[in-house]
Amino acid sequence: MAYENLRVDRREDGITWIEIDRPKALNALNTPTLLELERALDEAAKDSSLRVLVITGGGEKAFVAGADISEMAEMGPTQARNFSALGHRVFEKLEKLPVPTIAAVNGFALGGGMELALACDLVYASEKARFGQPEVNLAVIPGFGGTQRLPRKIGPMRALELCFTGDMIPAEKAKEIGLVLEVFPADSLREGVEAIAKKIASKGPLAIAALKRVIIEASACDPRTANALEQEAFGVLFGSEDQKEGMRAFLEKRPAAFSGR
Ligand code: DAK
Repeated sequence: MAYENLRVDRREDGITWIEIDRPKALNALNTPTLLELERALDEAAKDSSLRVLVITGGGEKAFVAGADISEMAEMGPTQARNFSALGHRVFEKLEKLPVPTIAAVNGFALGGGMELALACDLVYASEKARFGQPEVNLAVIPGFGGTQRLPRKIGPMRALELCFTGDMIPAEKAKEIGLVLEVFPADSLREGVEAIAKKIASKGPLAIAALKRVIIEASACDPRTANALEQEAFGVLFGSEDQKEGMRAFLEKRPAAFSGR
């Protein structure tokens, strides 16, 4: 079924680009858009040829300018709670996808838009990007996981400052505080992200999936359990064809050809 508010470009090289595309509302996330994103992520989770998923914003101005304020304006507590739960469900699917996810932040990433970027594994930005959690201006708080993911990424004090003030920060500042890995000139963001995605896609997919699982799951475990997770994942990889291929290719001084098995 086609999408109304997304463009999904699933490519032969294993890299899929999802563009949130509601330019009339600066790509704000309303319920239909969140449901479409969920459907696209469910498809991605079933796609055995997928190696990297990139999320970006359609149009020139915005990545995602937040949850949709016109939809939220008339919500009561129960609807708001359900809306928040929907956002959490979708962003958790994104976080749990067994392939690396990249936010290519091309413009405003505000409120729910910044939370969407925070749910991706890697965040790259164009020099035009602006980040912020401006919910306090509307007398609410982040509702799609921002109060939890933001302090984990940049520390509680900086997270509190951004959320208390609602200030928008430019891409370079976002890089300085660890919210963004790299800032690209606006016209080379796609190219820059593409090169990183291709590099990751060329590695052993089982090792990449194990890395993501171990690093993210371990951050929620005590050190002993976390170390056990790493040992288990390390051992399991030695039962794969790719591990044999990777090590043989090194010894035979040739490039490895990984199959994901
Ligand atoms: N929602 C709906 N429409 C939006 C929007 C948004 N978040 N952001 C922009 N738009 C719409 C504008 O209303 C305008 O529509 P028209 O007037 O043309 O019909 C169009 O996009 C273009 O926007 P502007 O004319 O305002 O464009 P400017 O360049 O002048 O300004 C801006 C760009 C990004 C600075 C400005 O649009 C802006 O401040 N937007 C709002 C940003 C914002 O506050 N974002 C955070 C939203 S709150 C929760 C669940 C979730 C959340 C919280 C709680 N629970 C359920 C508990 C999350 C909250 C948020 O994300």
